[in-house]
Amino acid sequence: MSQQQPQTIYLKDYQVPSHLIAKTELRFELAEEETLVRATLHVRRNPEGAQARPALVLNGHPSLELCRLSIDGQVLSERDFQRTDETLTITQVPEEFTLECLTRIHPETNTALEGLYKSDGMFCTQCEAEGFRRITFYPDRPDVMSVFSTTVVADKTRYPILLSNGNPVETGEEDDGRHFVTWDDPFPKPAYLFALVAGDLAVLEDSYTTSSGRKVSLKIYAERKDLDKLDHAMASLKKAMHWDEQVYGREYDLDIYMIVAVDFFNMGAMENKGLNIFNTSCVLASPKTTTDAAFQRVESVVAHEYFHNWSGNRVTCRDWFQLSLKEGFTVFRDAEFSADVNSRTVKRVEDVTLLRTAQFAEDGGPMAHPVRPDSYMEISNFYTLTVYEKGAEVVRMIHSLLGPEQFRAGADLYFQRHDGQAVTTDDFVKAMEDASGRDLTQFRRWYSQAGTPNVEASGSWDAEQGRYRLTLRQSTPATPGQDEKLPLHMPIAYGLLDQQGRELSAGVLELTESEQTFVFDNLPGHPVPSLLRGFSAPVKLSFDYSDEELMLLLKSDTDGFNRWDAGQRMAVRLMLGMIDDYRAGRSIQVPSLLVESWASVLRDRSLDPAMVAHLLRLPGEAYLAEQCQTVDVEAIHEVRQALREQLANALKDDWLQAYKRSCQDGAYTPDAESIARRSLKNLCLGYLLATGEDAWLALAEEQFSRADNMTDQHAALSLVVHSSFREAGERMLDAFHNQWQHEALVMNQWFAVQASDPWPGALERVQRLAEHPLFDERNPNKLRALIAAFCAQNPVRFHAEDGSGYRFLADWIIKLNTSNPQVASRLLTPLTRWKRYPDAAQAKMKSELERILAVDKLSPDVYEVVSKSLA
Ligand code: 7MK
Ligand code: ZN
Repeated sequence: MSQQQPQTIYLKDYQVPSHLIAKTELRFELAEEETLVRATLHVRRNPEGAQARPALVLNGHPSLELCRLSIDGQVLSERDFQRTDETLTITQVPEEFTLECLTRIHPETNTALEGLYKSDGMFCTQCEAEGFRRITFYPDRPDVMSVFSTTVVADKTRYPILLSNGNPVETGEEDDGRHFVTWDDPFPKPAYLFALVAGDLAVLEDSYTTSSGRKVSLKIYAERKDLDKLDHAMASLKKAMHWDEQVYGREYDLDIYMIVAVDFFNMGAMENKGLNIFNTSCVLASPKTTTDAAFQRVESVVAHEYFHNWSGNRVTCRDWFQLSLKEGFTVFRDAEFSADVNSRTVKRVEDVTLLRTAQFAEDGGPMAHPVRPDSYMEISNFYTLTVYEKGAEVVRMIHSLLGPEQFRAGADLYFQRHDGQAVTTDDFVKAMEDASGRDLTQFRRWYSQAGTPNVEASGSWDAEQGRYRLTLRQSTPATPGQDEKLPLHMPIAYGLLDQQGRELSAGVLELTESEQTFVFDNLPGHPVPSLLRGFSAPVKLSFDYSDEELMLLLKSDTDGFNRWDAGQRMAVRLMLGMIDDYRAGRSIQVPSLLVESWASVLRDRSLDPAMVAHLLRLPGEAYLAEQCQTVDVEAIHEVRQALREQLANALKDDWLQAYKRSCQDGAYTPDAESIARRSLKNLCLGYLLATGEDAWLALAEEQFSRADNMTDQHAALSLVVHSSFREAGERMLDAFHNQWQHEALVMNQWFAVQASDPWPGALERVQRLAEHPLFDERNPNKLRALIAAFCAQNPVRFHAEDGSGYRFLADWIIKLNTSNPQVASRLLTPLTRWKRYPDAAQAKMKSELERILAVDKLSPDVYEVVSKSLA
């Protein structure tokens, strides 16, 4: 280990800022070789600060070139301040003063994509969490909120569009071909919400009138070639604006709302005040080029960023430990929005699937942390499924415990009490308590305690008394740095069904003790409990159901989520048995129970088609892996394939009929019902292809070439490429390439389909594709489509016995550590889970992690994840 260790930051060390910035005036002179930034900060000592004469400490990235620094017009000399790697300190400053700072930066060579950088010839920014310190020296922390005024100057021909937060207040031309625009944002904000865009952009314009009658101008900017792919985002934005008025009583607050699509972006999107910046993959959509999943992602991400205007911008985070304050709440808000405008049960099934595979794995791994972490080395590493998805589940539980009216009262109080402030998750819970009169003291442990709780449920039936006793026991396994776990307060939504599947009672139990028994009287017979309805708490719930009981729940539970879950429980149980058989060298038998229940779902015409496809989808390999002590990727894959094949053959006619029934005429629309139909149709096509019969290949090829939408075309492509029809797969890939080579987002699918192909040779193919002219290792979308898809979506090939997959990933991490540390660190995830694999694999994974750790100048991002996963 040659590098110096990055510092660990602790929540317990939080101190209020020593200085406040009433106003921030910025002037950017953008040019090809360099950018000059002049920052004028109106500073005063914070009266609440700890010291009477505090030094001014500004954050500043090592890449900043300081040209001039002055206080109240007096230029400072080298002796007046000290610079370290990360800070600039001025020891002697007046109570109140104006600081002017001129810096030179280089967006044109910024490959980290943090701060100001270039994406396909346009300038754009990403400042959350700590990117602003790469633009100028500043107190770059979310509890310093300032009013910003920004002037952008650039060549008028290359950069006709110049944007920043707020309202445009002045424009003009200079003699040298440059022009400028000045933007004023009246709402005080932390620096992480600052944004700037400059480029030659096309725009889709619309407007929205708020419920109080204010007209808001809506503008979505993109490269000209993508102008025809902005309608869905615009429609989604208007839906989201309306929903937030209806459900939370929240209106938009500026006269203009802008979204800009950029192709180089580390994450999905960013909620900068009045000027959202989006990854093209989360905003562009058109039927021919975009799958249903991507249409829905656009809708939910547009809504997510819009909702941040209240949950994040008007009320923001005091410090980054509070990240879930805005992210957990906003994910809960966008999930409810999607549930309301599409299918509630389907949305829940999708979200819970993500939670139970990826978030549970994170919570059981070396990077496990509470929803409100208490320490970090690099905050970028904490934009996690735990902070986002588990954080949203925590808000959902408050919603379940309080009920919708009191929850709304709590949200109203929170927004009113803290408008314009930077606050904590505790302030959020307090508002919920004050508005509802409920005590959430114990509930708060969800924010501080890491790990996924286990809840063991058991029932006992007293026929004589007509009494059912349900006992729930909770425990949470130790996580790194947290050995002791306390009982949590959790809502357990339930129903009791009789043996005919009729509901006898339903409600919400509140589990607060390690063990608690709930008694139900006056029951006509031994009930079947439906537990954790709607996944009412983010826990692993076990109950020893008989096959018949699961069948009953699958057929008749009134809770759609639990119907699906009953099928999943049945499939998981049977598949784990088959995996044991496979490993022991016994032949694997497909249990008739599974075939029967799959048949009954497939033939039940009364079922909501939106749910059928989900009910018939076998648990994924990652979810099965989560259920195993030691993960045998090959056994899991082989068993799942064998099961698919047998279900395919046993129910061939049913698959074909359901396929035909699900084909629809008419123009493509991305509404929930049509999406469900296509999803069922393509599920059936997958099963038909799994028979290995040529007739179904012909059907798939026809669907591929005739499709008028990307969902059907992509499904056919991916199913054939991953099937035993190897030559046909190659032909389709070529055809797809020729058809779509000019559409970057479509070509990402082309890369991803090949990277996730479980057949032998995938690694060699991925290595070849990394040399493909359309691959670009500086573009995170391309890295996700090829490298991440191989390492995270292709377990059998990534875990190849010879360790070639691990070596491949480590090589990429080492390369990206220099160019883009955030992406490098995110790609690392599959390697960090080494403890879950057999010894031989463990040793190989570990030695790759050690190889990375030995690299000179490891970024804090990569260092933190590698060192913690080796600890
Ligand atoms: C979502 C932060 C941004 C991970 C998931 C998002 C990011 C990272 C979008 C970037 C967001 N504030 O709105 O949460
Ligand atoms: Zn967010």
